[in-house]
Amino acid sequence: MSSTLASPLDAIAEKVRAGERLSREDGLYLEQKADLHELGRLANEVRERKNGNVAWYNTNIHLNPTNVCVYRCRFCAFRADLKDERAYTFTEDMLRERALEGRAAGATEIHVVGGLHHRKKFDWYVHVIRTLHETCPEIHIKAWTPVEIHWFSFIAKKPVEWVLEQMMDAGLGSMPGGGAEIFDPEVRRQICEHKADADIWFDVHRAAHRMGLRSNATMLYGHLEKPAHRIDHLLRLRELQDETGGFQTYIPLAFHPANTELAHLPRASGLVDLRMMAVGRLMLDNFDHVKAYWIMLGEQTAQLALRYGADDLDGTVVHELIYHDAGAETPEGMTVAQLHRLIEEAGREPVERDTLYRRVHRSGSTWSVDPD
Ligand code: V47
Ligand code: SF4
Repeated sequence: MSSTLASPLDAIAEKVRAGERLSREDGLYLEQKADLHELGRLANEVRERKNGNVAWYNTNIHLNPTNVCVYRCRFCAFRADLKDERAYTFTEDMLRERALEGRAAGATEIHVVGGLHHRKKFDWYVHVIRTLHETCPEIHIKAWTPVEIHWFSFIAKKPVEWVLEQMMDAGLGSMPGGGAEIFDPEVRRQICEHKADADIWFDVHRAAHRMGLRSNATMLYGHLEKPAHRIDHLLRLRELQDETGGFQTYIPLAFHPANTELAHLPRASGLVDLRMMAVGRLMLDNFDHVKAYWIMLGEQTAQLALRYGADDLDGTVVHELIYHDAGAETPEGMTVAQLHRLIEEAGREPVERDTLYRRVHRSGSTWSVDPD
């Protein structure tokens, strides 16, 4: 008689279809052994269950107010020393100009992150947000990672909650997912020693969620980490999401080695990118959205990702520097027409959203959102 024992992937598929949560062991199997296309098919089922055929995108611009940074993360090609000829810092006029450029392009969001400047006081960072908000109050400001909020709390000698309050008062609308890297302390010691650790990253998001801010979560893969570190990372994100429900989107980020201290490492392949997308979709059962950041993935892989778990294509991003300094060869921005083509070729329906995933109705650069 032939054996009818199910393969581990069949058993995982059964759990997924029954809405049961996947374990650490399931995650490791998906990472290391599962056939990529079977895994992708399963992630696609979850993606369609949660978001139907819709592929969300948003119209946003990036603003990195300074690249001067006290830290020296080994994966970072963006940072500069104070006296570096690459060093720059935005003036108030430049901030206003960038916000107005965003408005003219019809942006619904400005994504603001940057270096931690040796000489700038806390007030300067608040002023960045206030200036952008006062210039274009209709544009949502998604700004600062926990690494930055923790730094602000250190230089202002005030609790994280106070920092967040000041920022919200100035116009902060939500927080992006950066600074997460890999939570494992040993990997963190090797790639970004000294900057805020995993516990701080979670404490800041917990505080932000408690105060009514939504935020995103990322994972940086393809450097010194191992599959067990990646699964541990996802489990920790899932745990905080159970507690607060404040995360909107998960974004896996592939390490780009060019111009970094880890330039000897190869860039993760497209197949690894797709596996990371699918594993994230399956492990994070309590996240509504998984984002394919095309700037980092490249247009072709981002398109495929829409069939491997991703439901969101970020964005019409303009002025991206972090990945381009690290050798990304993608264009610095994409038009809405180009995004629509990418999405429709993947057999999905493009729907513009704002930062909080409300549908955007648009006529040129004028737009409104569905009420909550
Ligand atoms: O925290 C830095 C990563 C992150 C490199 O929330 C690098 O909507 C690869 O978090 N190679 C910042 N990655 C970007 C980020 C993000 C991007 C898009 C959308 C959202 C969102 C958030 O970029 C950093 C770090 O993990 N990073 N240098 C590099 N060389
Ligand atoms: Fe500074 Fe951020 Fe680069 Fe680290 S990743 S060196 S904190 S700019």
